[in-house]
Amino acid sequence: MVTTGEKPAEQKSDKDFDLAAYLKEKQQIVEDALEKSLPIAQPEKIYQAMRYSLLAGGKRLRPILCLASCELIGGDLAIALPTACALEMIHTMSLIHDDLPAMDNDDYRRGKLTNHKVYGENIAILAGDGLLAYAFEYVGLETKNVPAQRVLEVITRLGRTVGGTGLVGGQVLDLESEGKPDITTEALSEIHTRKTGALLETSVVSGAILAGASSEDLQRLSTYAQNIGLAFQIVDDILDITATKEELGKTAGKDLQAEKATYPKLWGIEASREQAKQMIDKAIGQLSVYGEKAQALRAIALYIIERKN
Ligand code: GRG
Repeated sequence: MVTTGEKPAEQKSDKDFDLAAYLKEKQQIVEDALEKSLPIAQPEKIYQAMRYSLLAGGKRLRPILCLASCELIGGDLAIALPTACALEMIHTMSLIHDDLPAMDNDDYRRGKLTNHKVYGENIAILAGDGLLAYAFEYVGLETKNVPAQRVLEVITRLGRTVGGTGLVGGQVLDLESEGKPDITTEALSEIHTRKTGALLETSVVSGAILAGASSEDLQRLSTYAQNIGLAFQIVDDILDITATKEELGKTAGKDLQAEKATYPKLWGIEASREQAKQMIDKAIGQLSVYGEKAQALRAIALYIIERKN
């Protein structure tokens, strides 16, 4: 085989792709939609608490992945926007509960005081519950111009992602692993596949489902998402050691404090970076059939290992 040292044709134009502009544009669409999604109602206090965390910023990675995969398959962004918002509601509720004294006990999140520090533990628990319930209501109520079967599939996947097979199960395994820093790579990957990977995978796959993706598309996008999901967590573990509180918007060094098993602890920082890079290469490899249309998903995959927060 003759190699020219050049990148495959479909990736040459990626050099011209402006990811910063893309993320800014999509973040604005998501911020506007989230702002409108949850007006203050009665009792005011719970709506204020839900909005406090939902509108506290963050990278909005999950909704952006959902919109990007919908557009990759040729769907209009509007059909995926309610699901994109629901993904952020679920992600935000998981952060509120994760920060509670009974879980990770954190005072800061997204550069602000955590929900329970502002509203108290009882309201923070309920704000999380309220956001979780509303996420499902919102998809059912607001998704327009999509066959009902696709919406049903998205709702089913969201449920599976949140429950015992996903976030809840992952969090339990994580709690049980505390103080046992010698767990295996397989056990650690199981925790993070559920805690972090599942929601990222559902973000990518649900956008594609709404747009009418084929089973081959869904398989490729699942593999893409599983790889960026684990790479995302590896980078998260590295940043917990290398980044500052200001960069992270939350307390740094928490994993060490809680005696948590992490990838850098298992492999060292450099080998962890290398593993993450290999996963990102694998993720990007899944997108070659889409050519230029997959520029955004490729650029997001690279951003995941380059990010500083
Ligand atoms: C879902 C019912 C239900 C309960 C929650 C607490 C819990 C069960 C699960 C924990 C899930 C969790 C907090 C996983 C960590 C995921 C993660 C890496 C979060 C950081 O995501 P970023 O960096 O954050 O995308 P921003 O702030 O940018 O959105």
